[in-house]
Amino acid sequence: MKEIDGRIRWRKEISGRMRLLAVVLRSVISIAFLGIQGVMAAQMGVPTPLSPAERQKAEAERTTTGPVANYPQLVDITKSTGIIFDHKSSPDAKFIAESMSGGVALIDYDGDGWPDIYFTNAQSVDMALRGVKSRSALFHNNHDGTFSDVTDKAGVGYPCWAMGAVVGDYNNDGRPDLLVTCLNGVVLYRNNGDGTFTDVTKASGLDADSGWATGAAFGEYDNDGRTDLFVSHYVDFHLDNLPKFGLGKGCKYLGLDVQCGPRGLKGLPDSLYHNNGDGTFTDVSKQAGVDDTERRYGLTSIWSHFNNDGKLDLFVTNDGEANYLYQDDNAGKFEDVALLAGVAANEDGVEQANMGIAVGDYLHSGRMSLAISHFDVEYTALYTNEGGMNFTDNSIASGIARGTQGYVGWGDAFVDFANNGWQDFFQVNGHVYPQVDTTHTATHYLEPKLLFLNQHDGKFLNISRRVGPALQIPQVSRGLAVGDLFNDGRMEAVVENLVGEPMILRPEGGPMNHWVTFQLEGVLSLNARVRVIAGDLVQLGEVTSGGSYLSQNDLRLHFGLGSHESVDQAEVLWPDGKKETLRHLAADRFYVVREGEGIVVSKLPEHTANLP
Ligand SMILES: [Ca+2]
Ligand SMILES: [Ca+2]
Ligand SMILES: [Ca+2]
Repeated sequence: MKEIDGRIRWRKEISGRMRLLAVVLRSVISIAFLGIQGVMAAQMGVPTPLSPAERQKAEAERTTTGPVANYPQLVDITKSTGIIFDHKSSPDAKFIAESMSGGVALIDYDGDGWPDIYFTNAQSVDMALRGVKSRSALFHNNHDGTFSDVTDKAGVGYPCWAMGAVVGDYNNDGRPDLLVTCLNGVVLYRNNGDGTFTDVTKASGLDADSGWATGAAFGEYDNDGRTDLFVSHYVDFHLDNLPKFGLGKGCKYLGLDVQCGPRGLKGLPDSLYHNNGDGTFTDVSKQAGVDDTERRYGLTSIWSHFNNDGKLDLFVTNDGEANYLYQDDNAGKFEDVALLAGVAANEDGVEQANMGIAVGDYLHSGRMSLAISHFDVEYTALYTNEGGMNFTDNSIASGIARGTQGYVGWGDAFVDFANNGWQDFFQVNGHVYPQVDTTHTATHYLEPKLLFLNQHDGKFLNISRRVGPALQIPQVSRGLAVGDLFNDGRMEAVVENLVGEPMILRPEGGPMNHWVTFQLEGVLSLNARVRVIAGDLVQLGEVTSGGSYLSQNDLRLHFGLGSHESVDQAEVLWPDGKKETLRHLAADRFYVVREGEGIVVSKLPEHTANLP
């Protein structure tokens, strides 16, 4: 074992050194490149050109038509849900604060077993200066394919100039609470269990958070049984000291005057809040080593078991700068191992835009891999988890790169729309600058959505144009949350757009594959994992808070089972280290698993009347 450890350490050192060398080399090349391409690349990372062969493949995928065998169509059902919501935006987006909002959270706030939906809303600078508020909204799932606006009763309509929302049960009473990130701090809503929430920001001490908060994530990192909270912060932005539109180096794009930032603006440090167990939190960012002394432009964060050592790790994307991967060193202190792990920058050492995060075991390796959405000249990064906190950049090899270059990606998810047991990759897009539409380039403000079919061998196929017309409707998308909205065993996608209405996508048609869904009720449930074995399919799922972009997925774990009519074995790994093994479970059911008690509820799917 010692020798193996030694070998791993040696390999890590070598690969670490090579990565460092690559980073240095690329930095030199990048600086030279920036000199030539200064105007074009002023905003984000430097494009890594795709080979002609890759570009040919991209074109072939783009021009292939006709439905995909054994795959559903994704249908826009927004209208039939009765959801009316309008995300406010400024048509010119002259300030960076006007381009970043739009998170969506799936939260079963009333505990009836049906996911409800919370959309955050933003102001424009003009609205804020005039004191005009914008209304975030909570929609109750009516169990019949429709939703009702319950915002006013719930009391969650006006938290702030809202960015995103995440879900966690901070007071461990079994009711999911809601944390909203804002242009000026965070708002914590305690779920009262009667359809209402109480704003406990001040009482919890979280009112000390006053910076531009973006991707938050609940997670219990120090094994005291209380759910803690990480909040990433973005840019130091103040309404009384607005950056001047188009003026300065960080305010140009393709020669156009655009909003300034993030480059050129001051970044903000990140925050880790330790849950004291009495309804209050203490800022422990510094002693935990996650305070981001470099003030990178933090966007999204997520806690996950990346190296399967039982201790939670934390991943944070930084816009245009190196990401953080914080590994728990066992004493509530973290070490940033992103560079060594190979996830700080792309395989050439280039730091990228780093927007949204998808986490999933797309390869059935028993390890959580990462996909990170990026800016237009870049492409989505796919970091395959090789174990031992080592990741391989498979962006190009997987086929994800060639299909995502040219788009500004935000919310992303590994999701099994076909229930075949293999997670596909879904990403929503939309440019930052409305001004791009004045140029005669292929770049537009409104962009389509992208779907990549998992080929089971580490590769993905771009099928965005082959699953119906809905994905092609161009929008300025930001947030994305996935979950089984209608409790029928199929995964929907809820997209929040920066401009105007959201879009809800539902898979229709396709194969009658089997599936299973677990709702986990542990001493704590966040970051609980389930390993599901059904014949030759061995899948791993993890309950996570945050991720995607400013959004929250369904907290239940859903697994497609293909043709398997039962699960041979489901192993539940609770956050406190306890294990539970369930055997011979019938497929096509919702199981509620309670820690120490096994299955306490087994439910058949529902049939909803009003779905198209
Ligand atoms: Ca509900
Ligand atoms: Ca609660
Ligand atoms: Ca804790």
